[in-house]
Amino acid sequence: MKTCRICDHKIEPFMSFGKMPIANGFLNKSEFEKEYFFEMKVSFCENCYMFQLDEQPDATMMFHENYAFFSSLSKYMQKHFKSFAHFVMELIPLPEKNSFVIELGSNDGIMLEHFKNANYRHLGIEPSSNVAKVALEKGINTLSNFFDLNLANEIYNEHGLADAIICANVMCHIPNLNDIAKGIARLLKPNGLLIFEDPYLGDMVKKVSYDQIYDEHVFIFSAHSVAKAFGTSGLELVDLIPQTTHGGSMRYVLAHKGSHKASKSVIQILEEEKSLGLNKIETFNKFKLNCEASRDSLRELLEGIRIKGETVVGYGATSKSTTVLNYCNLNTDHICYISDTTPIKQNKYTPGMHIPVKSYDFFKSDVPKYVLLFAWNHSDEIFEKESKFSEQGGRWIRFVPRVEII
Ligand code: JHZ
Repeated sequence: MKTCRICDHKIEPFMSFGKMPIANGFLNKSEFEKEYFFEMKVSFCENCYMFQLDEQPDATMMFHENYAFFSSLSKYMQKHFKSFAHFVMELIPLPEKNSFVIELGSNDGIMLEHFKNANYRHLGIEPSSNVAKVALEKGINTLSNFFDLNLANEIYNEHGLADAIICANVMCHIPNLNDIAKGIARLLKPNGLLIFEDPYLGDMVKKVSYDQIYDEHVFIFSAHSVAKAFGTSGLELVDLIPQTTHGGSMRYVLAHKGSHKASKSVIQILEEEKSLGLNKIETFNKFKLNCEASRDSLRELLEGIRIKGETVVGYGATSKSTTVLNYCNLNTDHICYISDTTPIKQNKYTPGMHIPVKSYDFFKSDVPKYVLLFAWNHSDEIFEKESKFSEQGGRWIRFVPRVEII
């Protein structure tokens, strides 16, 4: 039996998704033989309410100089990060006071560039050197490293305490969260704020969006689990703001205990989580059954199309698609290729199931009948961009919040 990554309580996996490769490990044919797989099992801790991966591949296998996800490629996400940056700027004193903002996992600088442009003192920490390089080229102060308590001490010695520590879609990637929480508490001014957002467990359970679970997401947070995980380092929730990004996320605002008054939404969302059962293992036993039903129904739909001799193309070689393809055992018999706008993914093959990834130009010159929407979290942006496809009789297939042809 294993123990919880946060509180050391004994835990047992409630579900296995089977053998999984590195979600962003897009590869060439010559690399197929050596591809790495791990068994993706998930557990829920009844003591601290943390939803977690049983085993996570080593960080250097996931985040390196060839990391395939660039935040700035979605227009909607660019807008979102601008609004996140302005939300933070309103909460912390003006730059004339020399305010200092640190972003963990700053990617290509999509959010920090707003602080740079407003003359805030800023520092990005980004372990994947290729994306960090893009940020540095934009003039954004960036350190290519993994954040931990030691690095927090080094940053403190060089730059002093921070007014805000922010991150988006990063905290849930960090296995040694207790150490990170201590580092954050060490680096925050007495009235400083920790503001982060990540895909939200409540949305995942409601929508059966099990594709949020992959190697990088060692945790899927709820307000309950965040309160417990950061509580031991002396931080408490002071605000919670639901977000529509990434198919349903939560923005968590935390501060040193007693330094800020908590907003009403903290109590309200904690109550909602209790009604949804996010504090009970039974909810996750049911979630397992819902995942299996979703998998079976997607396979059935795609098999039906294959038997009729029609073809399906995928849209967006997302990290999430690695879970769907491998869990549902979908190969090139079901999906001929996946279109993706990210150059580093193009002309490679998807992890595990080895479906070719083609450029958006290729997709535009092809006339597929069915398109399976792997990037379902960007559906507004995509449906707007692809209005012609629908007008010309093309059909979208989606699997969140239910398997259907639309
Ligand atoms: P998207 C990433 O997950 C990785 P992914 C990471 N681990 C994380 O935590 C989450 O984000 C939050 C393409 N695309 O945003 C671009 C098109 O081709 O759903 C991307 O490859 N055409 C950090 O990878 C992918 O789809 C388009 O029009 O699941 C989208 O990936 C659009 C809009 C996107 O995140």
